[in-house]
Amino acid sequence: MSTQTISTQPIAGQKPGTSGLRKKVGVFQEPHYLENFVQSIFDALGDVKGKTLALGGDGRYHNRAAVQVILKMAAANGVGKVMVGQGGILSTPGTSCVIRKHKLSGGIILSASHNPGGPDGDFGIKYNIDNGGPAPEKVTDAIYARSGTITQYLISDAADYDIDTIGTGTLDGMTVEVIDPVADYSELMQQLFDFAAIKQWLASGHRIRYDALSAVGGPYGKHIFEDLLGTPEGSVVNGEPLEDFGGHHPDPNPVYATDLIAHLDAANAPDLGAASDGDADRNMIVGHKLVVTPSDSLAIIAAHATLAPGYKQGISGIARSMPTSQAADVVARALGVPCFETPTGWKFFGNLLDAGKATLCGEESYGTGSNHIREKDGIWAILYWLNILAVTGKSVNQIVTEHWAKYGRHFYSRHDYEGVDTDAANKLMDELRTKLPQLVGTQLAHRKVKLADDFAYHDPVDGSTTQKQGVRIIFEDGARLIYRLSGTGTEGATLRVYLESYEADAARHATPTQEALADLITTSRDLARIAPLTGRTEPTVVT
Ligand code: VG1
Ligand code: CO
Repeated sequence: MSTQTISTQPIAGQKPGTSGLRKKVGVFQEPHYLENFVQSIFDALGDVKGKTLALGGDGRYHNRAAVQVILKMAAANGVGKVMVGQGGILSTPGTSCVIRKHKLSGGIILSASHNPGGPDGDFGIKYNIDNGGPAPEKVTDAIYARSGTITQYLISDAADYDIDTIGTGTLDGMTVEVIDPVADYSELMQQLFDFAAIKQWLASGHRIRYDALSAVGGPYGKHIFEDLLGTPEGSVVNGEPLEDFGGHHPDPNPVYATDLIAHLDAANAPDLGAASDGDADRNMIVGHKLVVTPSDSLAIIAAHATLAPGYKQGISGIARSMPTSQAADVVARALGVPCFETPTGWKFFGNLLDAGKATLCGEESYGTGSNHIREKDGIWAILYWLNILAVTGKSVNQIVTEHWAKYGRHFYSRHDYEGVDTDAANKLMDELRTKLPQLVGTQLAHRKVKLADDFAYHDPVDGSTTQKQGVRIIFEDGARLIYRLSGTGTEGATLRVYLESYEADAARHATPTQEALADLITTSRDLARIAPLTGRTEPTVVT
């Protein structure tokens, strides 16, 4: 066994997006593609010698092959030890938990998250730092810069390592520990939530349906919901991680989790429906004929935070991504804690969590989490809801409608225009930006524009500034219209339009969302000239 030094040259476009580098599987299979990026990570980190890293992924196609390459490159680069999930499996929150619990230097996560998998699907890779969270921009920028100058990478010529058997061994001098991907994570969950109360609630006849969409959440859900909490077999569906997610689009939203929605709409439906995404960091909570919007879910968890043992001291603050609705802001005000507004992407929450400024975080894209780790966390959110239901004895629908009655309802929807021509999408955003200065004070969608800008974030912890994070038009009544381009797609551009309007009057809370937002929707299309510029008259996905 020896270290091979392989000559290579820079490959264009290895720039991490909202959450790591994501490309079609075929791109990752091109010679040197994965290797260049992994060596760029090691080079950007500087000294990895003797360090311990976590490694795992969401089990999608190419996961196992990539794990072997990374193990051999880690060994050749002098990494001391790698803790790898059995079978190459580790959810994103599971990896964050392992990094923190074992005080590792960082970890590599193989996932394209909510993007489809399989040979024709997407693959992804990202680096998490020693706090367990996604690498901040200064690190991802350094990795990208290195990918532009790389000339060689190091890889061991050792045979493939057996990643299916739990235990410790060595690969070309490096220690490899194959770990149970669920163990550390489920232990942490038991510290945070009232498992006894949830168990009792379930034993008294309440039922749940957790749809893992054939992605990595399955083993976590089976162990936690079935083995530890005693839900009857069959409460976890699509619980085996499959390389192509069984053809599912592993994105927990009403458009892609239709089977779950149908089960919750049916007579004799379970009390709670839930789903998570490819890497199990997203969650969707479903009641009866009601999908809880992620923005509401964050606000509701915050309002009930002290019901869970891990949060009984109260929360220090809430952080939400800018496009996420202001439902959480209202709760934060009522609790007398700050609410921070960050750019899209979990990496921006890390500093606030590390500094103790925020306890709970959330994104409108079905992402919710807390300071227990440094990633959003699907199973955690489902357990929080179960804890709330078990302690209050209320139903999902009751919790939501009572929340609206108390705090008012933030009607919210996201319209995605996927696979749009990149030049057209950029032109649309540029045009919008030039219009912004003239908008303030004008009437749009029967409202007066109060502020129109391109969101810039000033990190209160490290003082850094991140520009151009989304065009926002804020109205005097608190309604908002936001536009940004996705940073996780692999084909063309995806325009995301976020629509929000506040309604204090409970008599109007039952209005269907698209109806409540109708005038904002029309304005969103006209103002940005979506049809003339992109050829699209309707969004491809509405959540
Ligand atoms: C999307 C979501 C964002 C989320 C990101 C990663 O990013 O909007 O809120 O943090 O995906 O989620 P974008 O740039 O496509 O809008 V995951 O679960 O795919 O890692
Ligand atoms: Co995800």
